Amino acid sequence: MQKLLVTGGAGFIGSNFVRYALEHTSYSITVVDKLTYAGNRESLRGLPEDRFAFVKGDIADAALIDQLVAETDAVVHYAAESHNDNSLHDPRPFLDTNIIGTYTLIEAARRHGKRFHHISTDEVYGDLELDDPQRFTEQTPYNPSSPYSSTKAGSDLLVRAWVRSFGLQATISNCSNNYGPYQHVEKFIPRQITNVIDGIRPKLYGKGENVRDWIHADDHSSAVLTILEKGEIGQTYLIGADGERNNKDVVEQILEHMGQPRAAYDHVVDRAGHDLRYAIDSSKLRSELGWRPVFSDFGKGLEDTIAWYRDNESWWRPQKAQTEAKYQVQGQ
Ligand code: NAD
Ligand code: TDX
Repeated sequence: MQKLLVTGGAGFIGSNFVRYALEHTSYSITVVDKLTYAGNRESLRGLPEDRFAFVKGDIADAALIDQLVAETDAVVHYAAESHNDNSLHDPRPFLDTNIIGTYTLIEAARRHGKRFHHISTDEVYGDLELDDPQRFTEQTPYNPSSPYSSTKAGSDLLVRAWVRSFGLQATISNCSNNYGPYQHVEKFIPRQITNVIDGIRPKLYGKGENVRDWIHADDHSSAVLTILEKGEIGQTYLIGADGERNNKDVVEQILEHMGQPRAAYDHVVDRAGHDLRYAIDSSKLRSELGWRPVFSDFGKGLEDTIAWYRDNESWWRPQKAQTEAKYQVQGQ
C-alpha cells in the first residue's frame, strides 16, 4: 500500500489523520473534500507537496470518485455531515453525503477492488443509562437516535452489506467523541473555549449530566492507521480511550483552565432527543491489534487544546459569529 485517498480530509478528524499518517508512514495522500462550511483548506497548510494532493469535490460525484478510487491503493472515508444539532434542523445534506456519498464510494471501491476503511461513530448504538455497568461493544445492537446518527448507522450497514454481498475489502471503526485542535467552533469543547475568549458565558444543554467518552484526535488517528494496516477484512473495531466525563465537568474544567470561576456558565435549551451517555469498550482493538491510546491525561489535553485556540484565532474567527447566530435562533 503506497497511496491513500482520504475523504473529508479538510475536516477536524480527517485533517488530523492526514498530518498523522504523513508523519508516521511513507504513504502519499490525496484528499477529496467538498469544503462545506465544516471543511477548511487551512487545516492542511504546509504539508509536503511531493506526498500530498488536494482535490475539491463531492463524494457523491460518481465520475470524480471513480477516477480518484482507480488511482489509489486504499480509501479512508471520513467525509460526512457530522453535527447532530444541524441534523435536527436540516437533515437532507446528511442523507446526501452520509448515505449516497458512502454508497458512491463503496461502489467505486468494489469496481476497482480497493481496500476501504469506513470511519463511524459510537452514536450508532444509541445511548446508555448513567448507571449502566455495560459499555458499547462490537455486539451492541444498532439503535441510533438522531438524523445524524441514523445516517451514520445506515452507512455502516451499507458497508457491511457490500462486504458480504460483493466481497468489498472493508473494515469499519466506531469511535467516541474526539477533542483536539482544528475542531469546528460549533462543537461543544471549541464552542466553550472560544466563548470564554470572547467574554461569552459557556452554554450547557439541559442539566449538563450527559456523558461523553472523550478521546484525543491523535489517538483516533493512530487507531485508524492500525486497523488499516492490521485489521481483519469484514470486521468492526470500536475505538475509545476510557475518557467518560459529563458535560458539566468539562465546562467547569475549561473555565478553571481559563482563569474563570467554575460556575460562570449558563444552562440553555436542551437538544431534542439528547443522548444521555456514550461509553466504549475498546478491548477488541487493544487485544487483537495491540493498539493503545497515548493521551491519558484529559486535563493536560484540554489545556493544550485551549492553548491552540488562543494561538490560532485566525483559523476559527471567520466561523464564530455565524455559528453563534445560528445557536441564538435555536435558543442555545
Ligand atoms: P467535520 O464536520 O469536521 O469534517 C467533515 C469534512 O467532510 C469537512 O471537511 C467537509 O467539507 C467534508 N465533507 C462534507 N460533505 C462532503 C461531501 N459530500 N463530499 C466531500 N467532502 C465532504 O467532521 P469530523 O468531526 O472531522 O468527523 C469526520 C468523521 O468522523 C465523520 O464521518 C464522523 O461521523 C466521524 N466521527 C467523528 C467524531 C467526532 O467526535 N468528531 C467521533 C466519531 C466519528
Ligand atoms: O453548546 C453546546 N452545549 C452542550 O451542552 C454544545 C455544542 C453541545 N453540548 C453538549 C451536547 C453533547 O452532550 O455537549 C455534548 C457534545 O456535543 P457535540 O460536540 O455536539 O458532540 P456529540 O453530539 O456528542 O457528537 C460528536 O461525537 C460523536 C460529534 O459531533 C459526532 O460527529 C460524533 O459522531
